[in-house]
Amino acid sequence: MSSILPDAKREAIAAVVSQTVRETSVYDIHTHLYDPAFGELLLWGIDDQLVYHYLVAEAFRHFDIGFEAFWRLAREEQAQMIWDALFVENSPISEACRGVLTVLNRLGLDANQRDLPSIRKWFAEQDSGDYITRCMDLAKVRTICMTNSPFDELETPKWNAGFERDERFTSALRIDPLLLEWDTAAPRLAGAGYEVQADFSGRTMEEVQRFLRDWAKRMDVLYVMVSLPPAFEYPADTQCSRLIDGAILPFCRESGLPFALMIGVKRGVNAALQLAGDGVGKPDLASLENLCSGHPDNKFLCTVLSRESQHELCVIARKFRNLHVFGCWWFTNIPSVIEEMTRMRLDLIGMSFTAQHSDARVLDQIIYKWDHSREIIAKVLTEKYLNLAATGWEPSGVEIQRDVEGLFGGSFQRFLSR
Ligand code: HDL
Ligand code: ZN
Repeated sequence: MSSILPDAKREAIAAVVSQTVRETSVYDIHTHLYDPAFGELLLWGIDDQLVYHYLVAEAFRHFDIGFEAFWRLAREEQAQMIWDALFVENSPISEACRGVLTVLNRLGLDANQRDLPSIRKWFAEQDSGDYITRCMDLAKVRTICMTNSPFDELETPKWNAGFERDERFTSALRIDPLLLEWDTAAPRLAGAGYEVQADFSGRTMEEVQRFLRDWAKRMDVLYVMVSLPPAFEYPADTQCSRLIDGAILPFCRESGLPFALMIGVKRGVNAALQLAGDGVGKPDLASLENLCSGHPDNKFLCTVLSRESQHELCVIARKFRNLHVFGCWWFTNIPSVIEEMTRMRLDLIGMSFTAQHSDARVLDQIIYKWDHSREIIAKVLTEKYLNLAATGWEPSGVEIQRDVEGLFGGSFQRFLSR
């Protein structure tokens, strides 16, 4: 019979958890943000927040304008349309809308004036360098991991020229075109001097590994990452599976880098929405099991996009210590699902996962994405620690701090160094 905790003890535990979660800095292990050296690629400010593809998708449910006509508008005009539709003509109740308001509130702006031009004027007065520090301080984000693609012609010139890194920004090697569009990627590698053949003949796999090695060194990456469709199968008689076996996994073993899989995205279900047009599907996670069991000397990071797959992902993580589960990705990054996923993960895999990543595309978003997640994580952790205390096992403040640091990046960093 577990003891009934006195109210004073319940309140004390809740207060320690809330303060610890609120004040512990995080390692944001997957974002689409950029080192300030990339200049305009690092998006920030009210208009970039409003034209974020999450809001574009939601706003189009109220628009009569054609897709192409919308995309031809200037960014400020797009932002004004989204503001009018989602904030003025309808209450900004969705997670992405509330996020914009959380950011404005935390910056000390009064969104209640509903005065977009004056908000825009405030942002125009900000210095970008100071603003990066301000956002990271407000969000308590200590390090931001970027998503860097050797196939992105907007960022590769900077990498090829070399630049002094901002130590707050680390890197991940994103290889979607290599695995999912081999027929177009192969000629690009060949054009860059790698002796690859579309039919995988000759020294193709060795040369793909050299390509990975060169970019991993140039970017100083923490892991290699790919997003995969629901139909992803491994092993399979596909170019993707052959490249994973012949090049990705050998390179990751040699370098000690984890292979990060983000599974379940259906690209372009409504292509006219551009970035906002991707959807979700439930994958067969037997492929993940096969990867983890078939390659015990490789490390895997994984997050999946469908809510229905989260329980299965936790069970697979229970079976394979070379798998590290992370974040509430994209369509699961909403309060109801974050709460469900965090509770499920704590129940099934204890503290051995990374609770969240922001996936931020616009710098300001780290403020809301982490504020909103911290609130939910604190709620669930409090419930779990109270359950512990009811058995007579009372978690100390030091133990709670240790646990939260683990969930906020410490466990990820230990997994990298294993
Ligand atoms: O593939 C990914 O990394 C996804 O996160 C996409 O970038 C997606 O557009 C996104 O930003 N989700 O939050
Ligand atoms: Zn992402």
